[in-house]
Amino acid sequence: MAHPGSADLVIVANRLPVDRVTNPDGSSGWRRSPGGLVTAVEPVMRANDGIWIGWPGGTDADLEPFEDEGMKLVPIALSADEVEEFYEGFSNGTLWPLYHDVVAKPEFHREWWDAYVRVNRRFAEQASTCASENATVWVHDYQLQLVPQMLRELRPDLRIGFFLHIPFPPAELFQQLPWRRQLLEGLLGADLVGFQLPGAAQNFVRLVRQRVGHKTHRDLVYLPDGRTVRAKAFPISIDSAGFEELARSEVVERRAVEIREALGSPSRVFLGVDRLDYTKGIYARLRAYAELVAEGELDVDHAVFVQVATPSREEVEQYKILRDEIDRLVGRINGDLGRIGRPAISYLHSSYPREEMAALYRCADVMVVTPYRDGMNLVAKEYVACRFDNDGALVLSEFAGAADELRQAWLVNPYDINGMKAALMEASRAEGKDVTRRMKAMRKQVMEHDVAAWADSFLAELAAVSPDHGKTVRPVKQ
Ligand code: GDG
Repeated sequence: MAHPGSADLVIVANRLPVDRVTNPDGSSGWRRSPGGLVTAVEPVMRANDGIWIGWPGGTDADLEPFEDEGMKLVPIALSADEVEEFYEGFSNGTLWPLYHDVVAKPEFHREWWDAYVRVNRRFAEQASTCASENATVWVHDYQLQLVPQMLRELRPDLRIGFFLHIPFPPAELFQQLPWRRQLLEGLLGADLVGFQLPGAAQNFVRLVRQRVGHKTHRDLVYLPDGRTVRAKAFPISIDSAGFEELARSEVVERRAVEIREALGSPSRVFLGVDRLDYTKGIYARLRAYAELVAEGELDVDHAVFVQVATPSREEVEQYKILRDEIDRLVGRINGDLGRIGRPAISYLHSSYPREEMAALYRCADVMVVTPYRDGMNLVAKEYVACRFDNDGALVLSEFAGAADELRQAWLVNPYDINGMKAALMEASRAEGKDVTRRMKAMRKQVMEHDVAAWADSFLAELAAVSPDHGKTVRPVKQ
């Protein structure tokens, strides 16, 4: 592979911020994928002329480093076996369910672990080639937890930060993992380990004390070689102003009106937007709604539930099962409760442009976000950012990280169907004054704490933890 050059800031994430696309003429190119991480990191990447290392998806070998809209991207190739064992296997069949309260049963396979180690090493080696002397390397998420240690061994001069986007489980669950010690040691290669919530940072420090035997004090871990590692919460956010601007645009405004009409101009639109994932609580939420319709509390002439379920991890068995279950449930609910031209649930298994998402948020009287466990949940924050009219009610699971900040939502326990039913009714019948008061408070939180502030605070803390080495990364905001 051609040498990608070196940079003072290197982002290492499972995915590159672009997807491979095939053009109509058969040639292939790249399209920017609209994830939250790109939005968060792009400005700081640009300010520092950074490099992003990641998997472009697929199994193409020999991809050269390239530039896309001024961003330097370095692809890491995965073989078909590695996609199966590292990505679908250890990342999404072992770690994902284990870190989400064992909502599904995690599978432990030694070959999957071996692939995880192998692929993590490939990322670490590439990062070590791309980082200039004393550079800052920011590693992201559960697929790459061994990279900090592997990279530290290759390049002790680097300043290394790690951020986990999903929850970090309590010791009682983490303990199940046959490779628990290796993962903790992998993370300890970083100077700063960031989590969504303070509870996750505490889980980590406690595990390090118990399982690895290092001395700890509050959020600090003291390593035998004299290094200290800090574990701290940095709740991620969104490009709040960007979402508001989009929501205010004429196209979105027009589209929101169109959507409402297409739904038959109901007086109440309920909305769910999730990747089709078993952690998101889609099944229980739709059941709660259907019971309200069956009991006559809601009426399909006046209320409709729109559920967008974006296709996700379609090769993983648990996800195939979930898709079938939701398909059957929606079919049954609409068969039992719908009328001609008036389904109880408008179900969309598809991915949409950002404008369509913003129009849906603007249209939704009640936004329903009920995961069993979620690191943060950006959908809840996007909804709030789009409601510049201070209208709209948010029903939010207590077990989403976002519940820590969005206290004025109607908070629910997603395992309690009756509780959810009550909250859906309260939210949809709430007085305008109450809805506005709650939305204003949530908007203050989301508009004041955006994703640029998140990235800057992580990088500032990282510089503070390891002041003796590492060049300082230029912040986006001052
Ligand atoms: C992980 C953690 C944490 C969804 N469908 C479409 C679409 N989306 C966008 C949403 C939102 C994002 O995808 C989903 O983010 P979430 O935070 O809700 O959930 P995860 O994908 O599970 O993300 C999570 C996050 O990382 C960040 O740290 O909050 O807890 O699990 O931005 O809008 N976007 C478009 N079309 C779609 O159809 N354009």
